[in-house]
Amino acid sequence: MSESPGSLAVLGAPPRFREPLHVGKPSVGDRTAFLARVEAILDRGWFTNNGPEVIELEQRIAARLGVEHCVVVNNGTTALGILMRAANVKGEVLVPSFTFVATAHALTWEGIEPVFCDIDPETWTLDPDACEAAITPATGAILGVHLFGNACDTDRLSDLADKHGLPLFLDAAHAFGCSHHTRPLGGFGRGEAFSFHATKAFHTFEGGAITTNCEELATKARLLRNFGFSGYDAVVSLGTNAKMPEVCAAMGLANLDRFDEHVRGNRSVFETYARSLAEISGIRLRRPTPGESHNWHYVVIEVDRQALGLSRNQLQKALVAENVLARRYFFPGCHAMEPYASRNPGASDRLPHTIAAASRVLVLPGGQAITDDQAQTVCDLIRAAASRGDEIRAVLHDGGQEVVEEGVGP
Ligand code: T4K
Repeated sequence: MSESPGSLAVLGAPPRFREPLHVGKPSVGDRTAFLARVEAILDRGWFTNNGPEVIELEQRIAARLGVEHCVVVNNGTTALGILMRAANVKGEVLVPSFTFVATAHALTWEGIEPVFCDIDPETWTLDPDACEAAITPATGAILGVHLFGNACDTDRLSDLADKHGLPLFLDAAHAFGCSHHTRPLGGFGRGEAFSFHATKAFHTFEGGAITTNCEELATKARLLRNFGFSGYDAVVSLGTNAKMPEVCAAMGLANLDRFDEHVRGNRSVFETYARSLAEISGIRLRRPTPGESHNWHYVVIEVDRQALGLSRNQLQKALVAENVLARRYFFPGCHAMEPYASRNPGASDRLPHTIAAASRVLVLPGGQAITDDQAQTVCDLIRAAASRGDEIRAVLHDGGQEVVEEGVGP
């Protein structure tokens, strides 16, 4: 890091970071505790199928989230699919397009048609009015997404669901450790689905969970994750293999031991970004709702091209050149990806807020992936890029690297 503060890799200087800085580099919780648990697993010779680590993890998550049932599974995509199947959802499900594609894929995999509805421009979560306009006799459920850990408008979505006799489900993939009305997310709607993928605030290498206060739903989900077995030789329903291995549950337990400490570290990084980015015109950092708990895992900015002098895509290129692997989550929106784009021609006409968000969003390395000092350096790089916008735009054009306009390109 011997370069002068204004030097930029996109303009020919060496990259500021030698190693890539990722969004969502996995955390390792209590390493000693994890290794001790792995020893115990090896000694027991019980590696999967509802072993003691899985049972302990389920109990601790249920207690932490204040829900009656937690059913852990092998990933968040399966958690969503099993949730739909356990609740016998059919037909169409109303979802945001501005989410990771797994939300839509999980539905499609279950033979359900995702119907993409627009988001609220402030919260970037499912807009209840857009949902209401999309309800038809084929609608089977509403599936909101607590995007980046920020809660959906569960009050209005619940009212809407009740009014039309529909179940409400929530994709809580990003939301472990976050609250709504000061209640932990996980206990809203008929059921919620978490992802515990390695890149998440809380992870089990790969994994996920269904949380619910509905006993029938939980019982069905348990059967579905284990081939429909209710006991040895007794199969009572269709099922799949969605079991979480013991070693994954052990990682989860070791991460739970350190979760609150990690969240404090995440918040410190976030506040470093907040202080420094506040001075840069054209960058808006999205803050969690005041008064709610949050995991502070994602550092999400919106780029105002006019004010910054660079488009979101140009800024991303400048950062990637520095080895800062900022991501455009969730560009361009599910509706613009296959198999949805060909099934939904013209969908963008009814998704203006989705398109606006997808064209401006950039997620910076945060959480356990980065130190406060590194966060400060990323901010310095953004400030330097903003001050040299003319040169960067010229280089990106003149270098033959096509600058992709927001909302249209890859
Ligand atoms: N619903 C929502 C709203 C979701 O966001 C997700 C998943 C789901 C449902 C489905 O849950 P899962 O079935 O995945 O449990 C990632 C994750 O794969 C995905 O879990 C996550 N959301 C999504 C937002 O991000 P990619 O394709 O960006 O991740 P990947 O594997 O390329 O990793 C991102 C970066 O992290 C890499 O550039 C390198 C770094 N990394 C990654 C891994 C896996 C590491 O440093 N170490 C690692 O072990 O999708």
